[in-house]
Amino acid sequence: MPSEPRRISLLQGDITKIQVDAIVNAANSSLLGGGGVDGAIHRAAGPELVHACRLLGGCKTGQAKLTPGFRLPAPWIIHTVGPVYRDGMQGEAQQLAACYRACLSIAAERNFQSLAFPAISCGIYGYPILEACSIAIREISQFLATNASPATVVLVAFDSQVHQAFSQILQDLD
Ligand code: AR6
Repeated sequence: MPSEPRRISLLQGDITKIQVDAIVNAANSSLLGGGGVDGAIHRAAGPELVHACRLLGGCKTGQAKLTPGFRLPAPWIIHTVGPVYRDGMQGEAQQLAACYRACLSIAAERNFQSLAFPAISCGIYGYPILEACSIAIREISQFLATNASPATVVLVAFDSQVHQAFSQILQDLD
């Protein structure tokens, strides 16, 4: 098994196009769709997704739930709800860390080999990007250090600011 930093890779692009065992959705607590990556995932997965999500009864901030990927290349979607960033004093960092751990735990339970994350809370929810990306990489590396599954994690940056932040933090890790 390669060391943890080698199990994390970075891509710039659209998470709905990626062929991995599961992609993570940065959803809201209704799980019924929205803008940003959530909107893109619902459009690409097709209308079956919202039907499956309706049966889940929503999701609390920091938790995660699983659905099939329907028309996506990825067979599974792990939906998580990141914190809305207010002033950093409302437990946002703990909630964001909990999102990454909850998604990774589902992937490990299901024995998923590959998992792709967007930058949770870094869009509409307004989390400062460098801080959020460093929480993401810290939680993912800690989890991989003690779990064989998922074997690989792909960080998917849609915009260059997120790409820059992830790549800087990954370099420091190496
Ligand atoms: N692939 C990968 N990343 C993407 C994509 C994509 N197709 N589209 C956007 N991003 P956001 P949040 C990036 O706003 O901040 C929704 O309405 C985006 O550039 O999608 O957690 C939900 O329903 C940013 O870096 O999620 C919630 O109401 C990152 O994904 C709310 O937004 C996250 O941005 C959640 O807000």
